[in-house]
Amino acid sequence: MQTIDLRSDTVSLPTPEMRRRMAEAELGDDVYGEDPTVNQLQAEAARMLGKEAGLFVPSGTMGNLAGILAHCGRGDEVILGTKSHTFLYEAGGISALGGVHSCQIPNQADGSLLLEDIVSAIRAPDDHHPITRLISLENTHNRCGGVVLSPEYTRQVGELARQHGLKLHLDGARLFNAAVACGVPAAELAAPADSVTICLSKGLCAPAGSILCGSQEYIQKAHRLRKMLGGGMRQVGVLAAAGLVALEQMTGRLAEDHARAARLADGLSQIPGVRLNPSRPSTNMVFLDLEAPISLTAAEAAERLKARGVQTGVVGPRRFRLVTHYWIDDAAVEQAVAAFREILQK
Ligand code: TLP
Repeated sequence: MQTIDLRSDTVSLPTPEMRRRMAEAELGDDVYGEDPTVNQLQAEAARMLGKEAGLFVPSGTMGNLAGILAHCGRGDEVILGTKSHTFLYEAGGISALGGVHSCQIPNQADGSLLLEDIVSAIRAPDDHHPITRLISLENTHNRCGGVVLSPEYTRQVGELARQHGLKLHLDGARLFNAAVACGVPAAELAAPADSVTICLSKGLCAPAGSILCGSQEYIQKAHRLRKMLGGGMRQVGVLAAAGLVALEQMTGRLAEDHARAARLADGLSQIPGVRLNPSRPSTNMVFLDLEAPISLTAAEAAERLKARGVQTGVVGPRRFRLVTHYWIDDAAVEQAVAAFREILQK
């Protein structure tokens, strides 16, 4: 039985074209800066995001970690959301490894941080306080439902950061999904940020890798941090080759994943006791809660779905996250809805 894996877009396998380009990639030692394929990938990502330079890192987690450490010293503070990936799911790396203090303020349902909350969180100069250095945003916002921060909102936060002498980091693990949803180039969403992390191995299907982008000087600093964190890789052009295919061929098709998420949401919302929350997907994520008359927990339901070949993400006692990606076609969407119907309506 072929499984329909909706746990995350991180599960997406590389495309046949990626495997071919990986086999043929020209290689060198990237710690010496001599891997031509990595150099090409970094330059292409920087170009697409409108930044001076890029740095290939093994994961989104390392992109955010090196990215934040390049802005903040020990005891400095970053303002971020209570539902941000960096705060919730990166093992506390910024504080454990970088000594960076986090000031968490509430994410609104649309993924944003209120401008007034950001302003109130900025520390006045006082020897009792950490020093506020950085604001960090996430687009699309995962935990808030794959929602999109608009170019206008991002500009406002960028403006606010500059007024207060702060830097802005953007966790753009799914920035290309956000760009497609807003109908603007990714560079427009990245423009207000001093640094941005994008991921190649989520909806873009590469087997691994993220890219941190920013100014030349900033990326030079991040390059040293990457080495310190153990992320200096050698003939890693084999991975970068897949990353190039991701940037060249996979960003333009993300609207298909969004359309399938909408179809999945439509189908599931017709099952009594299934409540979509948010009420409709903005990009490739569908979040849903189980309510009466359904009595199953999400974990119990997930077991039964798995037995029917559908893997789902359980993100709360009665809550699921389902993520569409390249390997989820129309038939898979229909089969997933049918499986949910079968186990929930019995
Ligand atoms: N997110 C994963 C899990 O960690 C939750 C997922 O399945 O969605 N920023 C954002 C917004 C992310 O969603 C993720 C991964 C990362 C950073 C970290 O990327 P990796 O997994 O490459 O370290």
